[in-house]
Amino acid sequence: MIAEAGISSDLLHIAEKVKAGQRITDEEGLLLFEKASLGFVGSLANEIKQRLHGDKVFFNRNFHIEPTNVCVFSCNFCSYSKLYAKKEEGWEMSIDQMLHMVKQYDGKPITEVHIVGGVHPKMNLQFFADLLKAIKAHRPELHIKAFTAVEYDYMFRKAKMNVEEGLKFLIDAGLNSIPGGGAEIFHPEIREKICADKVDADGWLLIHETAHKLGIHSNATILYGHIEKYEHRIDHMRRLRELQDRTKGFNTFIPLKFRNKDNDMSYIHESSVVEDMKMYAIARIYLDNFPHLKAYWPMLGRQNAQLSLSFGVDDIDGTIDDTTKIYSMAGSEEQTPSMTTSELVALIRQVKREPVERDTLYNEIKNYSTTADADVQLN
Ligand code: V47
Ligand code: SF4
Repeated sequence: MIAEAGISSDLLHIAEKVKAGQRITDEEGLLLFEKASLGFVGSLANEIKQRLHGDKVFFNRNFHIEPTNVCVFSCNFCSYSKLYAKKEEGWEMSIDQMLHMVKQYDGKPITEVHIVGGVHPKMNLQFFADLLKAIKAHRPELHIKAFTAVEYDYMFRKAKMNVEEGLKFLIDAGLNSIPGGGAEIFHPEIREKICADKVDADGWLLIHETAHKLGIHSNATILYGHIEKYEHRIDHMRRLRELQDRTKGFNTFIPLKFRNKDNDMSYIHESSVVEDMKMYAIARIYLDNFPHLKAYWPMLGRQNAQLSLSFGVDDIDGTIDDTTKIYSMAGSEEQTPSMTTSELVALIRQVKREPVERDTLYNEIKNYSTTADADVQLN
């Protein structure tokens, strides 16, 4: 076991594989979590990111609709359902109210609406199909990225449809892609402890695989930094990597840092920034078939999102406009998550990267690396 500048031979072997563009094994992924320094994984991840995307950092212009925080499930990490259970705060929106939100963006160059919320027992498949149709009738070109596999699993079962039938029904109504939520930790040992009653790993993966086969893309997440061990993170990413080998349907992987305010897991300390950056870097190294790695700034905070750009991340999501509550309720420092395009561009430029506005499917809309500051807000 020798060393080059104090680095063990097994780590050096991993570095050689990564530099040669080869896939690392589960054991090697685990070794990176357990033994490698932040500098080591960071520089490998950055090399991969540069190879894939150069200096480009992607963002989009989007807003969120959260139809309800009422939820039939009781995930222990969720600050949404906790508040609802205590009857402190609960909302349910009608189709008209949600359409009103969409209309607020008339004339603005928004390209995506992201719809996700709790699983309300009365909001069924037909309700959501009607919502999608109403949005498309008003603004046909707006990309609708909607509902997690958890929401689908519940609404399809209630409608007595299988996954393919249910997804086809919603695609006909206007669904364009699927966000990555609800994945949490796939391994049953952990899943049973943090979200026992919702769709399991196989159910989550089946919904995404079916969506990919029907021609729509999706994202994938991991909820890390609570009771899981490194081996559970690797197990989670292995299942995603295997599915991606079969379908190529995932756009981006989004590690979500567990936030501990006002939920049944509040006794757990949140992960350190070093641990967060390691998670990003190792995800970039392990998930060699995922084109993009996203840092979701409303959850991570904008400074740490900026830092993540040196640890394999090439995407920092969108403008958001204060429309998501999931993270502010769970304790993120971003209590009113909203960034204008010029703020996002400045954040990316500050670390000498090229800001590129994208659509949901990563088609480039505008490269801001040469745009004068004064023009950014207008464009
Ligand atoms: O599945 C809930 C997470 C997810 C907490 O696809 C928490 O582009 C941390 O998936 N601490 C929903 N995380 C959000 C989501 C997402 C977000 C942004 C972009 C995309 C995308 C998807 O939020 C849930 C859960 O994993 N979450 N509570 C918490 N206390
Ligand atoms: Fe419901 Fe989602 Fe919260 Fe779980 S994480 S309780 S499914 S809103």
